[in-house]
Amino acid sequence: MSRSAELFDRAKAVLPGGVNSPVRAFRAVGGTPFFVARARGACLTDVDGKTYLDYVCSWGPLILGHAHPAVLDAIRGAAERGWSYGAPCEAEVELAELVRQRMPSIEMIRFVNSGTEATMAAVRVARAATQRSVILKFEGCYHGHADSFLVKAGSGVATLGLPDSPGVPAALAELTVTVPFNDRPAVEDVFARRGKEIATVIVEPYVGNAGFIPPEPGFHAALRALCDRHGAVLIFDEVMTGFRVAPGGAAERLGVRADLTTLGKIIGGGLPVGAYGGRADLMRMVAPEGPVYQAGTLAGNPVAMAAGLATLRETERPGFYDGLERRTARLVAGIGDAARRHGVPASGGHAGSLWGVFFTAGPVRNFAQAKGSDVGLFARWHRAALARGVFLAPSAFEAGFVSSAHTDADIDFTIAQLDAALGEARAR
Ligand code: KE4
Repeated sequence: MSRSAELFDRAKAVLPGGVNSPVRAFRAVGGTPFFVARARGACLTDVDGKTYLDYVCSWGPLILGHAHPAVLDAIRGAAERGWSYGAPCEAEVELAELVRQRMPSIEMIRFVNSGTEATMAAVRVARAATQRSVILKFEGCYHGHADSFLVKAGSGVATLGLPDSPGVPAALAELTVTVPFNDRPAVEDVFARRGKEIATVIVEPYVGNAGFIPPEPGFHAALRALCDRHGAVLIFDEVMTGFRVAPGGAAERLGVRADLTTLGKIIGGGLPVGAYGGRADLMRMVAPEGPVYQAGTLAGNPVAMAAGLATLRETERPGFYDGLERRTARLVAGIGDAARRHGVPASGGHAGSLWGVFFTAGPVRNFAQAKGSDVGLFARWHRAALARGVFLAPSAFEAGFVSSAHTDADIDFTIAQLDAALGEARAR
């Protein structure tokens, strides 16, 4: 038995499913998850000494790859000055100013410890500002595990949401309406019926939690116009896309200004950080300046702030994003070529270094179409790729990431291995 398998057995005795986050259990792709011993650059090494080229990158934070020297130095330096103060420190202000400079729609910001906290708080601010209760979200978009987001579409488009997890009260789920991503008529219909009740529209500008699904041209501009017309708050959940799809996130790539934006992942450089921010008039409603309560023991943690600052500063190097996008485009194109050679229908895409591939002819515009892809083939492909030293996200409904530590030689190696893995997966 491998060390990972032994550890997984031990883990399952004390951790639900043996993991601290469900997707890590590999249930969507089968097999036993490997346990990581160490990581550096583009690679993870497991407790059995096997090394993998990592396209999960801690689910997005590690845009520089693992254990980047500049981030390591920043973490060490901060830790030597003490690692939690429960009082303000300069690094919080520096990171806030850097985020605002990169994403000017974020006039003011509050740091929290996770993306979930960020989206929870942003929705609370939107509900307070509008004095309305209804949330409009999109199928397949994930905004963390707060009750109001664990909701599936009711029977009809504009009907009430239904709990998508035990423990979510129906009374709360009813306040969330879910419509298909990229479905402008469906959004217009909900606003026509319930415009006066809608506090906020929350959306992943580029969907990364249903696999990778890009917005159709004009979709977000339409959301912006509808929110303006009906007095709703537009929230861009950029926990995954922030500083990933462009230097200024999806807002820069799309040229649409959200009222509030949520961030996470990259701004912590791999340490626990989330944030919500946006229009100053909205953010000034947050305690202690305003009445909307939100707090957090470790918010603005000095070591996490230092890791986020070091990470963002590294991304400001000339050509950083262009190089990342070029390598990601080559990867996605290589997978597409391999699928054609194997006679497998595939539909891939990327925005910056956020990417994904569905095994279906495509195009994939929404979650229903994503669910129509061949997830069994994906699972076999994932396992065959892992055996060849390439770690893909362990679900057809997750996105992939490329870091600046991935070299052109890594991309070439990956394409060759994924080609062989697809041939094996298809044959089974
Ligand atoms: P966290 O609470 O996991 O830090 O962030 C929640 C969240 C919010 N918004 C978006 C757009 C997100 O992608 C996430 C978290 N992303 C998942 C990846 N599918 C985290 C991986 C996991 O749950 O283990």
